Amino acid sequence: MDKKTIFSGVQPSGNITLGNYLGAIKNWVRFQEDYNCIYAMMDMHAITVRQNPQELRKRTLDLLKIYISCGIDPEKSLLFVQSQVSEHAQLAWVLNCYTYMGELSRMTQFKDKSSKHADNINAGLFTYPVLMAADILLYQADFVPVGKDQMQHIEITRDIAERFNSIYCKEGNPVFKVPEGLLAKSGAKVMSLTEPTKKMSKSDENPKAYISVLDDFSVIANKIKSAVTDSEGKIEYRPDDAEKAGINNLITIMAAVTGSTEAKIAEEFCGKGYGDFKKAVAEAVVEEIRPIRERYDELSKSKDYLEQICRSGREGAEKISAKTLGKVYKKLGFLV
Ligand code: AQP
Repeated sequence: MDKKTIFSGVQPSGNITLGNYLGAIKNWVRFQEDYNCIYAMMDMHAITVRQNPQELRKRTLDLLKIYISCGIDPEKSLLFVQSQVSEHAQLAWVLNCYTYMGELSRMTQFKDKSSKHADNINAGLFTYPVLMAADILLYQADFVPVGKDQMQHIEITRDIAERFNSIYCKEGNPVFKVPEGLLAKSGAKVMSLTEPTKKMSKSDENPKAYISVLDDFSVIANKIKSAVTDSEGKIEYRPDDAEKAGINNLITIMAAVTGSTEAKIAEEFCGKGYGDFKKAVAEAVVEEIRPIRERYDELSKSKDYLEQICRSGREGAEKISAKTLGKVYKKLGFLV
């Protein structure tokens, strides 16, 4: 039986956070048995915000190492670097002509990022969801696992795909499969440790706001220790109470790394102090990250292996994406 296809990726726009891991990468691992999995390093998305070229190059390779260290197996999944497959830029241009300014201006991420980077509100930041649609649609993905923050981009991808199909494929045989977003059961939205009503982001200017999977273990413990909580002193999970945002977030993190639920964690730590709880959260997070770090350090010695994965990933991705782009060009009336 044909397996369904999963596509996802992370941008190397900073050090990969616990949010990226719990909301995305951790869940990708288990899909490998039942799906055709395609996971990319989204470096073209990263340049919507200014990047230092040397750091971007390093982070792209670091991201590949992190994928593999977290359990993504290059023998089972296709791993590639977005900018190495030119079809992404080519399809993005086409889809730009099928996306409306009004739709793009409603995107929360655009609003957030343009307020954070007021000196660089570039057109790429605005059309980011179109490039993301191209990434997904090129591979005829059935499912796209994402954190809650990216769900809006999946919705617009679906709209663009349906619009294109309805214009050019009236007789059936749609060019694009219309994908569905898959939300993680837990850890779908990990919040900032310093401002727990904001999501944890790898590009946050304050490193205390996020835990990087590459942070030293003592740094992780200190960041959790100084995480913002409240003065009530009660370990209760109240997701609709903004006052409890800090504690809710630590409970969510604990649930996600231990494979438990928020309700069980709250029950287990009921009556304990915040200090003890934070210590337990830090220990659980470090235990989750420890084996990843060991594999990551091992992989850092294998440059040839990593280059070979990029090469074969690129070839595999080009094969699939060229097929979709060829169909699109034909429909549009481009000479192919
Ligand atoms: N805080 C989060 N909680 C749960 N999931 C998250 N993701 C990101 N932050 C959290 C998920 O990670 C995947 C990769 O995200 P991305 O790098 O493509 O873009 P992003 O959502 O913009 O991630 P960041 O960390 O916030 O990056 P910057 O700071 O560069 O904008 C996605 O599946 C996302 O849902």
